[in-house]
Amino acid sequence: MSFIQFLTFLLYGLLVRAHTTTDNGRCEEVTNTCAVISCSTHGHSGLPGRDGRDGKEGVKGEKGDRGPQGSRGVQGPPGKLGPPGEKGEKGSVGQKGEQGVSATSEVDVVKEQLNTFQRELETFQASLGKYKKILLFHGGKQSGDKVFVTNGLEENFENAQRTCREAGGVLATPKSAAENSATQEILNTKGESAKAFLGISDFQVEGIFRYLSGEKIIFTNWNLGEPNNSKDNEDCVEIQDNGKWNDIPCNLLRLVICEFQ
Ligand SMILES: *[C@@H]1O[C@H](CO)[C@@H](O)[C@H](O)[C@H]1NC(C)=O
Ligand SMILES: [Ca+2]
Repeated sequence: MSFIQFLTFLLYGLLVRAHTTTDNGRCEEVTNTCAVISCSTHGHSGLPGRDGRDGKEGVKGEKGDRGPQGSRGVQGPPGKLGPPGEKGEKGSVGQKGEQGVSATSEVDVVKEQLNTFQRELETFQASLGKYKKILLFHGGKQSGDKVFVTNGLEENFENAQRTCREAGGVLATPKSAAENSATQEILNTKGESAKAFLGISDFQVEGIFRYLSGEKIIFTNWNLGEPNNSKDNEDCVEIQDNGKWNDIPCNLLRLVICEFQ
């Protein structure tokens, strides 16, 4: 509070106080013109007056002194990313690491094997087709999945059977008219009266012919009057150049025709 404000306050307070003591009478005429001091000198003091009303709002005071330093505040958010620094020098070469595990999965391995297998299969099929052509060109005859071929030699039944087995096939065993015709065609390349053994016999039970596998035969092409088991000594079967069958002794020599399936 400035000195002028203090003075104004004091003066104002005195004026109010004088006004409230008019009941006294003596100072009635001088209230507005003279000081309280002059009144109080002529009479005895009265009772203290009532508290005055609040005064007018004073003029804004001067700026106060700086207060004590406050407590430390909460840490603020991180600042913005600064500009990139200058490029540093290149570091020295590190030590060589250990060999890592291959990332190739088993599926990839299997895929690769499958691709390899497919290529090999295609090569094999091409090769198979080539040898089949060679076989047919060399006298082989095809019927369905079977190929009939002769080695051009004549042997008894036992040797003829072994020859075909050792070659990976069996003695010619036509089970249909088509297969019988294929066998006959080979015979016809060997001239008239050519004959060949078939993979059929009645070794087990006379009169009941079976394949070498033991199964009963499902197709026959017997010549008229055959099988007659002449002299009770005909357990093997030949195919003649007309494609007809006849039972004959097994020790006779006949062309070897094998079938491969
Ligand atoms: C029986 O068949 C043989 C050929 O295997 C033939 O030589 C013979 O004449 C036939 N016998 C009869 C009686 O038909
Ligand atoms: Ca006969």
